[in-house]
Amino acid sequence: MTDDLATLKAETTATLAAAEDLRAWDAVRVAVLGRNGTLTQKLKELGALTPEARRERGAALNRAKDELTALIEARRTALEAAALDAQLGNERLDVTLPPRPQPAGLIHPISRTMEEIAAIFGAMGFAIAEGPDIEDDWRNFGALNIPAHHSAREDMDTFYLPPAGADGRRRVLRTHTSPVQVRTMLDQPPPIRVVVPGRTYRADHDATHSPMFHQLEGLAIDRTLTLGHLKGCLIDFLRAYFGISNLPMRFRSSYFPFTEPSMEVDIGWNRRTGELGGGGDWLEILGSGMVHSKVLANCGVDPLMWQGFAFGMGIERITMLKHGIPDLRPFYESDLRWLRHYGFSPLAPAILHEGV
Ligand code: 2NL
Repeated sequence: MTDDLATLKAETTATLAAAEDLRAWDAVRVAVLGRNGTLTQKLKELGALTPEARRERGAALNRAKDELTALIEARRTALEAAALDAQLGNERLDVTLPPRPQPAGLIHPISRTMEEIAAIFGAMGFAIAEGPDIEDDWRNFGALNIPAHHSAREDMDTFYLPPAGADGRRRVLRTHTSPVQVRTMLDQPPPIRVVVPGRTYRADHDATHSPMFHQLEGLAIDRTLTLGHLKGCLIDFLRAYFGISNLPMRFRSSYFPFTEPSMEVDIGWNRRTGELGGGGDWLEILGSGMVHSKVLANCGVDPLMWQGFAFGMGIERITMLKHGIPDLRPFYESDLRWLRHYGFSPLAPAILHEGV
């Protein structure tokens, strides 16, 4: 090996040994092999030599380059190993430390009730259907046989949206989940069995009303469904949901534009204590009836071939009754103290109570 290359090798060995971290190591690498490095410079000078001299010098330079590269890489490996050793030497894992507290999330009572509803009606063969919060006037009112001047259509109750596009249909925030059943009937042929939980909106705000609240509605359409099936279905649901196998129930004749005949359902409770069951008092809990033939026809279902029942109830209300929650307003205030008190563990799934 020529003198200058032996010297370069000796110098590089010395500067590499002096480089104590990867940053210093990289400076050495650049100084030797970089674009303006010592060896690179020598390679550039080859062009000025005669062909024989160039062949000899070129071979020496290539050997030197291989050797220098090997030296430099070996130092990098050593430095990296030393850095890892130092890190492993400094870090300690204390396996005796108590675990950091993991804040456990809680299920909101509304969500919990919806899970229970899904479990109970699911066991009875109902599917869950959902739909948009913004509907047009026809799906929310017209299809349901709610006349133009019905109180539920009055501006004070309904949130109207600014006029939409070309179709000229007035859009509303749905005042009940019924438009989802309308969509279901229009989209799929009977038989139908769906329950529809979801957000609903009415321009009403006081201690017992929120402008946004939740409803559960159900719809069953088949050839021969009767009021008897409706009663059996609601009896099974209410007993299962409240977990009271002998829950007293009373069916009262009523009126809705979308069902005929219609009936409201009361459950037994104690007005003084708020306890559900045989307390001697009655509490109205839901509305129901046989789907009006005009509603079936509006939704593309032939009322001479099919009939069915429908029902609707407020989710907040049945949740408050079941769990003794006295005030509606904190449902939407996102106060963690309230949720810690009334929330449910995500590890305890909704189960079917007695009755189904
Ligand atoms: C109540 C009463 C009810 C319905 C909702 C319904 C839906 C269609 C057709 C026929 Cl698409 N009926 N829904 C029927 C009876 C009562 O709700 O008090 N809700 C809170």
